[in-house]
Amino acid sequence: MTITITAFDRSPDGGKGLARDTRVRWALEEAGLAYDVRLVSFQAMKEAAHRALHPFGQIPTYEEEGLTLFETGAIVLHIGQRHPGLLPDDADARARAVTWMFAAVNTLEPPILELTMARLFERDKPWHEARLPLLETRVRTRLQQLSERLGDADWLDGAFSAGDLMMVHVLLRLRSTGLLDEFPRLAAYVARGEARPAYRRAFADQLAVNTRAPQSG
Ligand code: GTB
Repeated sequence: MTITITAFDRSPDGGKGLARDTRVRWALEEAGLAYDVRLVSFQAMKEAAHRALHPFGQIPTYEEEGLTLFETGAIVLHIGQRHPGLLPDDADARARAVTWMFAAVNTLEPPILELTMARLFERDKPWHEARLPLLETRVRTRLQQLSERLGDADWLDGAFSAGDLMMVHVLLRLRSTGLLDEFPRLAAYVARGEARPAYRRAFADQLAVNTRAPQSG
């Protein structure tokens, strides 16, 4: 089976692993699956050939033997459902792991994105300074709640699962804000995720793409 994903040919983060192909790479590494990567430019992402794979002209996409997927949550779920390593065998535990995947993309990621986008693109707006504390408070509220639920456990529900994979990658986006450090249990949780060999391989592979010599032509 050949698996091909797409990724930025140059990620705006220069290889910090924040672009969403990293979570798909990580899932594939956890499952022990080999994969190819097709690198796409911002321009190519908006062209018809890529939009046939991804209606919104984004990365990552996932192709496998005639099946094409987009949306990282759906891709990671697909990998987890077909291969061991990401979802528990027990049906109830599996449902809880999927619940954490949804919590990551539906409950944590939106306020985190809102904050990081404001910090990146709204600095020149007259209302920026007034809006920032509001956005930070929304993120802090979720981090506090997540930290309370995690408690002293290593992972959100027993053994590491795709729920942790998605959550850790969503939280990583906060590193540059310093907010994560206000919640030592979450900072340690993210560090545990980053220490996993599968994450390290995924991170190294995306870094290699983003630090390679400029391509000629
Ligand atoms: N909900 C979709 C999913 O989970 O798959 C979201 C996909 C998405 O946002 N893709 C982004 C994209 O293609 C790349 S990951 N953007 C281009 C576009 O929309 O035109 C988002 C991202 C980009 C850059 C950084 N960074 O540099 O730090 C971090 C995250």
